[in-house]
Amino acid sequence: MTETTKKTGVSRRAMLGGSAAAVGAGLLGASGMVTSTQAKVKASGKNEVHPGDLDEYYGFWSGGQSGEVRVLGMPSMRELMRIPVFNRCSATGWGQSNESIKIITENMLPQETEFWKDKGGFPMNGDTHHPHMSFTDGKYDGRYIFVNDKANTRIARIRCDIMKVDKIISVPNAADIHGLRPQKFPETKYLFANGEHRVPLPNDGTVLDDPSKYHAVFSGVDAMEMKIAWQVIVDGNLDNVDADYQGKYAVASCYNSEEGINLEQMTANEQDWVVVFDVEAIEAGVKAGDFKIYDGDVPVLDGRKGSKYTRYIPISTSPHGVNTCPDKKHIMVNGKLSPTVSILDVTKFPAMFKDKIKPRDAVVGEPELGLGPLHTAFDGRGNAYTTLFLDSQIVKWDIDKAVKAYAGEEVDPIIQKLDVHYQPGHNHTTMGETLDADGKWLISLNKFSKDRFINVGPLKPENDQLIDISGDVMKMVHDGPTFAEPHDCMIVHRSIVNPVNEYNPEDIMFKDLVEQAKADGFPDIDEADGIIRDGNKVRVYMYSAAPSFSMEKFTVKQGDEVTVIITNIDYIDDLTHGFSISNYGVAIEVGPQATASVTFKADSPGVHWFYCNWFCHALHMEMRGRMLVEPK
Ligand code: K7E
Ligand code: CUA
Repeated sequence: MTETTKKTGVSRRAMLGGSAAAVGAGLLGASGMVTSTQAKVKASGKNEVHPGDLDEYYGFWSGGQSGEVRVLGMPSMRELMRIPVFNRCSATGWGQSNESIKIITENMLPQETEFWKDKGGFPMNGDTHHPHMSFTDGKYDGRYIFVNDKANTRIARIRCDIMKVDKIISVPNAADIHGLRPQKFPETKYLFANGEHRVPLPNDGTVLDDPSKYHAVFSGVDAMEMKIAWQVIVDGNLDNVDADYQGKYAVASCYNSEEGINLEQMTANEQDWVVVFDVEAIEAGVKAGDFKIYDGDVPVLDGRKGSKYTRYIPISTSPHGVNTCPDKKHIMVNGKLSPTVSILDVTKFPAMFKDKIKPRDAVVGEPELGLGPLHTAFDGRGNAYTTLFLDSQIVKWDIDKAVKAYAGEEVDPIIQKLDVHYQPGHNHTTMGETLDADGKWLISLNKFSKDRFINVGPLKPENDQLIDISGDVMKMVHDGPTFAEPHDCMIVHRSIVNPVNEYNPEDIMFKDLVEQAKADGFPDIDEADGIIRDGNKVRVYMYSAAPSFSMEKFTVKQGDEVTVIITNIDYIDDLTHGFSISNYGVAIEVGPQATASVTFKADSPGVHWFYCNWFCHALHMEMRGRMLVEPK
């Protein structure tokens, strides 16, 4: 018996199940509730990926407050890689190598650069929620993954060929980017990004308690340029967002139509809404000059109620996830505080924008599913899978029947409820947010693991559960612990993602270093080996081939600003070197055929060993050299 069960006499697990069922029965009454069909069917074993075999899918997981993105193999659920994004990574040197610092800082707003000047230069944390791949014709195209940073109002882009971040931008005027989705059709021209929190616009410190000056700002980001194209002010705040398959609209949920600034005010109304954005109308508004400029030289349009750029569809209070169905027609808005999911019909949007129908007429279904619906996924066969946070369940339901029931037919859309462990937020199906939804696997990202793993102390991992949805009945097949609330993930077939094995030395990412080497008298960076002194700035060039650096030792003076530039000339797959200097806090990754650099102040005199920090050879331990720092 654990301490908890001793004190209360009831395990948390029993309490959770009991209370949820009781409240559920009360709220839902006799209708709509089916018995929980916890699959007793023996697991299929289809999720086993034997040693030497490869997974069928890539899963890209956000890393929540860890600020990173993780790559998992599916269905094995093995963690394959971590991609540092907004965090400082001591293994790869992300946040320390000059190349990563450039990516992190080059698109900071001027006031941010000023603010971070004495604080390490940039924020080293982030809060990633929503990783999404770029689209072409409603399908994943394998080019980029985009992810938000709620903590510091940023958006990052990951190149899928090398699985590294190539752009990070700060979003002006908006506060705390939460919902993020790429346009699906004809291709990802825009990313739609929700500034979740309302802040005074301009937020210059002169306003605190005048809510009329607070605004939430929706951004359209040019996804290829990674530049803010336009922004739209809305009423209420902004939570999640998705785009339609026609490429014309974005739909964002709002959980604070009251425009309150504390919890009581924010949940006072019975109804909130989703905001529908008309992308073509917004583009025309930008062309016509119907905007203001606040910060960041970005056109900001007014999309508050009555605007031609938006429509507000009333939804019961605090809707959360917005999920577009691969039937190209329906968009699900998950009720959160309401036990319902509201089904929007995008084919009604043109009439809604022409005011021929009321916004609420775009709702064509509203099934009662259970308590705390947060997010919905799809199998491409007409079924939807919704997470029920409070009930700790996934509910599988029939979209067509839900629409018919709303129109008055006596049909029950609910097919099955499956217990998950515990309290799911997002869920995701294989390829489910694209036209290629294949209905094989479902992931439930549960916020609590409680008793599902051996105890690791008060801080427990989350629990990502893998569910086989290929048959008529959902079957739970795997529990997978994860660290630091991933929130969300996306799952893509491995045929679409084609990463390289070595870097291309001609890649744009090395251009600055190659140019600098040329200027320093090294026409071929592969052979650059030597020291360039430029006042107290010293550039040390070396190349590396397992198991040695081209330079066995180098000497600098105390107080020098030293930049070490290393090219890994090894041509072999999986042969990453690193460069670490003992007692200097320096460690960076140097991938095969890559050039990387790091700059530090040589303020501690003496002999310091530098060594390779990525296992590369039987003589990896011997891959080292000495830096002598002469005293002043
Ligand atoms: Cu539902 Cu940030 Cu996508 Cu968490 S959000 S669950
Ligand atoms: Cu090079 Cu280890």
